[in-house]
Amino acid sequence: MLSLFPEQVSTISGEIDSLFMLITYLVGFWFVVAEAALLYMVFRHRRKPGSKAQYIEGNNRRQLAWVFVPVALIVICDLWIDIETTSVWNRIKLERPPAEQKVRVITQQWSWMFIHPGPDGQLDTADDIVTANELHVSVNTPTHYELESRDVVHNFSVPVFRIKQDAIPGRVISGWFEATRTGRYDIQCAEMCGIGHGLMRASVVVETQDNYEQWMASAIQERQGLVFAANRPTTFASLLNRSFHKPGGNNE
Ligand SMILES: [Cu+2]
Repeated sequence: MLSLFPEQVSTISGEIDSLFMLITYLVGFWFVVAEAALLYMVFRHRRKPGSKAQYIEGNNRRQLAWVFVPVALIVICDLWIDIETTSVWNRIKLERPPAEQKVRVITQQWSWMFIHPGPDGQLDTADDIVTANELHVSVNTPTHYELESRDVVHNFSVPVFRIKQDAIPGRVISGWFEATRTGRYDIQCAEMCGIGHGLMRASVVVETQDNYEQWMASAIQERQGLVFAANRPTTFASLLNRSFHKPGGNNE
């Protein structure tokens, strides 16, 4: 079934959606009132045979009331939105929970690089795990990200988390999210960044702590295998041996 919103998969999704609905209802209400009044006036006072236009000077106080009463009502609605928005902004942008996990997100034309801390939980150490176009996080874990761009302005957008953050070249922008459900979800660049912008997609894999640790262990094992293969002296016999075996099979 077609739903109004994408799934809610982060702790802030509900608040963002409520804000969205509040603004939609308030603006929608005034849109309907203004259009209904306009259409009523147009039809009620349309040109009719036998009716002659009159010149009315009007009443100053009534004219002012027609201007100031709607303006006051709209300012009240505006303040209502401001108050709600500020409290959500403070909760999301200022009162961020302490990081239990960190990740660095690097954007470039037109792909994503994700740097996960290895078992030591720290970025910029030898055990970091680097992936392309696939971010791994564990569920129910406040995760802080550092967002960078290598070339132009991109945007780290994860619709199910209700996150949309510009990546600016030369700056490191931090933010956070906490995923609430396991699964694989879309990441999409949300800032026009060149001809490949539409292809700049990635996934976030939200998994249980156990599965996350398993993934980390297998990523480390895979890397060690690659390092081992790269360091192994290449002999004519080993090349010959490999060429007779199917890719992905056991080449020994
Ligand atoms: Cu883009």
